[in-house]
Amino acid sequence: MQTTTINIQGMTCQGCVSSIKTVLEKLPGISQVEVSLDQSLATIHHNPSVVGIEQIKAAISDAGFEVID
Ligand SMILES: [Cu+2]
Repeated sequence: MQTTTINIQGMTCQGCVSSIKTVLEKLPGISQVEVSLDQSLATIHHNPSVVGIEQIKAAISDAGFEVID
């Protein structure tokens, strides 16, 4: 398991937080997702041989949020 933190722009309320959580929890290889609205941050515990950071970022973008590198 690997822990990855991703900065996300565009979250405005707890609804956004749950959308991102729902989308990420559907991906294979992800065991735990924490999203902080205050910090604009997602902390993701994932198996890097199943799901890579790029796939995670793509899923966040597809959900309508911007990933900040
Ligand atoms: Cu929202």
